[in-house]
Amino acid sequence: MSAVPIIIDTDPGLGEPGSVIDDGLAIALALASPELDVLGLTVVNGNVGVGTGYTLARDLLERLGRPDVPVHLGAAAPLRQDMAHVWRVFGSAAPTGTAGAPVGIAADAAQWLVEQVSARPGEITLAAIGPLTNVAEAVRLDPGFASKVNEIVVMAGNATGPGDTGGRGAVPDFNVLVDPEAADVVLRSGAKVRTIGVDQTSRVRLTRRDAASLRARDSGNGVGAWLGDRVDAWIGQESRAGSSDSEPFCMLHDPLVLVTILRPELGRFAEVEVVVDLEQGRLVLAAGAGADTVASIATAVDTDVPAVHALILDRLAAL
Ligand SMILES: [Ca+2]
Repeated sequence: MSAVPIIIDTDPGLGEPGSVIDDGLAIALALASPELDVLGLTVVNGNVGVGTGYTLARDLLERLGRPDVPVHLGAAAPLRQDMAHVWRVFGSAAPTGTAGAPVGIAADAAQWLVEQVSARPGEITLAAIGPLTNVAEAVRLDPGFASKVNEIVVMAGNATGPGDTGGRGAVPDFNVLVDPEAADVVLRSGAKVRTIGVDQTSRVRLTRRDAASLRARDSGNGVGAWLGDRVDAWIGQESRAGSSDSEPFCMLHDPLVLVTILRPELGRFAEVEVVVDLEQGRLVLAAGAGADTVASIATAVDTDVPAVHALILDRLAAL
């Protein structure tokens, strides 16, 4: 079977102060997986400013030996809102990353997405692991985008409840919170959409033992050691957020989206009706069909956590 062509729409923080690293692990997982053909990355505002995310994405590809993968700069802000409310909900300051994009880079992510899916209608899967601003702009640019993209797999929602977050309380749904209007546009577009919510992603975790394993399994190019160090730093940051966990861990939110594309049998999905609560910035299950109900989507309701954990570690260690 030939590799699935994918584009990753992402807001990579990669350990910039105050930012998570799961986008970086998701990108690394995709590049380590022969089942996937990564056509390029589109970067969106989210964990960090879009310019910083662009530069971090380029740096990551360089480190992984894949500078050939194109990166496209995308939206610098949500469709309608600023970001202040997001950092209030998360009780944290905005990330301080200030690397910015190189001067002269055009923000052409949405246009590039349209061109790619138009050139290969029905073939390309979009892994959307950031706020949906770029994808919504692509939908608005081209009314046919939704029917030409094979599938959009989104890290969003919370289908089965608050999630098992190890005593940390419910994890807010960052991507929808940042840009609920964009989520609304994408979910109403008619595209085939699958969502993987924080209730599932918060179950897939790495510990300091896993970080040590990545370092120990470094194949000699320094990538495993670097990933292990990034995971350790992230665990340290998450632990400082306050928890009573016996063993500190971090959650692999975004990598689960890539796992879903390359090994769909490791998740269980249910067809649901959802609406975007634009006030609260949340994806919520609709009780039944109604005027505000969007088309049915498939959402993750269970995950083979041990198998996913092993797959992610094995693939990352092989880089
Ligand atoms: Ca992300």
